[in-house]
Amino acid sequence: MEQMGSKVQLGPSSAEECAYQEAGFAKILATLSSANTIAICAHTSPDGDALGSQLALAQIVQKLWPSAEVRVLLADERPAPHIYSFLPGFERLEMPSTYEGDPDVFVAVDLSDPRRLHEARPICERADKVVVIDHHPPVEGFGDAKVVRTGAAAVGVIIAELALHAKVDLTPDIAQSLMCAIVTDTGRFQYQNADGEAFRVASLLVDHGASPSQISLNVYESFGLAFLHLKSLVLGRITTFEKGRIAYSYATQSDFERTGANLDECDGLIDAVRSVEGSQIALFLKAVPGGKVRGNLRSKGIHDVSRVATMLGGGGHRAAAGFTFEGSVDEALVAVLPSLRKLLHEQDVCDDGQCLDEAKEGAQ
Ligand SMILES: [Mn+2]
Repeated sequence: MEQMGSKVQLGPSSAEECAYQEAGFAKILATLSSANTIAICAHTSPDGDALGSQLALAQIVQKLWPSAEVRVLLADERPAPHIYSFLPGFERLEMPSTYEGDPDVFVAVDLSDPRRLHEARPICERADKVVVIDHHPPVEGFGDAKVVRTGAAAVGVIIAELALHAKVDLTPDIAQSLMCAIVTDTGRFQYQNADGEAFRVASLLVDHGASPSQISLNVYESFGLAFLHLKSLVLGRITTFEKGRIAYSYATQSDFERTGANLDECDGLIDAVRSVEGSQIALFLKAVPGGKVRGNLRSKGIHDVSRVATMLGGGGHRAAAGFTFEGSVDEALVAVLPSLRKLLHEQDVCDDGQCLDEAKEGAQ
């Protein structure tokens, strides 16, 4: 793809993936073009990629088909995290209970497993057609038209390329939402998935009015005191084992009560755990309502933490994955830590470098 007469080529790096994506875009646009009602929804516990991608896509779709009814849905019956409220169109996000119709097309963004639609899943099941735009490992049979590229750093990258394919102008609002998607899913371009394609798309988005400094200020540099007090508790109890190669910490229900911190503010705490020098696998657990625990896992590229997340009913990527556990933080630690130890030893760093090569291939 070419844009604005520049010589920079946008799109996947391999010709095969380019062809797959272009064909997928054509089918997605054909599916959307015949719809009067379109519902766009991302995964449960939405992050910056989920929200930024779905809000940008809503605007792109509305520009293409001004008379279509485009609704933007949350998967959960609770508001989206406040840190993303600066995103243009944030106020359009609706809880699933407010949507009573049967959409002509349901667009699932940043998920490939319908279970991650959570409370919005019945709406997806009532839809005539389902479109999937994602970068998680695909689930067979989900979606009538889709582009699922596990090599894409963020869904925001794919949506930006969809806009170019459809020749929709990238307005500053669209650019800002997509930039937020890419910034957050690449950990500010610091994770292993921050590839040339992500940087090229980001560069285009900045040219079209996206503001990285505003995103940084809102998402990473505007914490309430209550959250900072919670963070100090979490930092204070970081524990390592296996010679420092596994690091973990947690936040309990009583920590939230004591500090007054909000559950949704905790997204970045896993990065603090991951930052322990010499750690290869990081785990952060937080108590969530309903006697459950949400777990975040990170690897620095060698160990595939999605295997442990999947085993616990969750999922994700090789270097970043998550799960929800029924029980207390203590019970979750008992369930998860032995699996992490096993993972560390099964996929240990080989001195001959073979495993490192494998890690590079799979680091997306
Ligand atoms: Mn994502």
